[in-house]
Amino acid sequence: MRVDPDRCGSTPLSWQEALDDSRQDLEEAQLALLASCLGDVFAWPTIQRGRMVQNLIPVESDREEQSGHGSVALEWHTEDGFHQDRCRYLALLGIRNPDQVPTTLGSVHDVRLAEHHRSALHERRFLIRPDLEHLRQLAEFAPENEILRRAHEMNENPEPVALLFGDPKAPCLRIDAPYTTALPDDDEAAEALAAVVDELSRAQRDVVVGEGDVLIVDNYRAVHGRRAFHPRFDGTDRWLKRMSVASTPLSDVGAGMDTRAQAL
Ligand SMILES: O=C(O)CCC(=O)C(=O)O
Ligand SMILES: [Fe+2]
Repeated sequence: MRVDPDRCGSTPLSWQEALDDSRQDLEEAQLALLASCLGDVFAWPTIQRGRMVQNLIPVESDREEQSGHGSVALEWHTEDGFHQDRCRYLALLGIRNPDQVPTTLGSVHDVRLAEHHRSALHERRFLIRPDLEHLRQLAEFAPENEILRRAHEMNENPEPVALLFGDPKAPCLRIDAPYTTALPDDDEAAEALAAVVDELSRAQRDVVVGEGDVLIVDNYRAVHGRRAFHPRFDGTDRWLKRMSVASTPLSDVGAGMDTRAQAL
């Protein structure tokens, strides 16, 4: 895509600073048009105040966080893997990435598993809790919000889910490495979880989203993350724009889909 980094300005030091900045309207419009070809774009009220296009920039006070604003290695995850209405696709556009910091990717197609692990992963024997970003941002500016109460409920009482679903021969995947556990006392499920974690790490590859590049991740088949890096926090750091896309599931996604997707 056409990106004009000079017009876009320097990399913001916080996502709050970028909320009302219109200098990247052209870049955001291009990303939105492309994302709209894949399905319905949407945003979360819990993330960046519901902004449709989110800014991914390193934030100094968030260095250690498992989020798009950290600079430690971001472990691989399904985007919003805890939520049944998570996006079907994730689209990332590079405004600048001068140090070529890679996004990491791993595909369910590359995962090799023993049959007993595979079948355990197809059963509702796992918990995926919301990542902290969903709880933290809304708590700061709207602590009484009903959506925040629901997010806390999902944290305290997560519903057991399957990590593999759909066609057993070509399954879909949902997992968020730091936030996923097996049910208490289910050793077999814990073993299967460790096995799929190992396999995804083995199959992981790097993709650099540079200026004007768009990476589209199939959030039902691939996990993603980011390598650790050393930001300068001086306006020259890596800067990506992100959109989430909902989509009617492909017919080959098959049985075992979440209830909302089935209704669609
Ligand atoms: O910074 C990246 O390359 C990926 C960040 C990420 O996981 C996300 O935006 O969901
Ligand atoms: Fe992500």
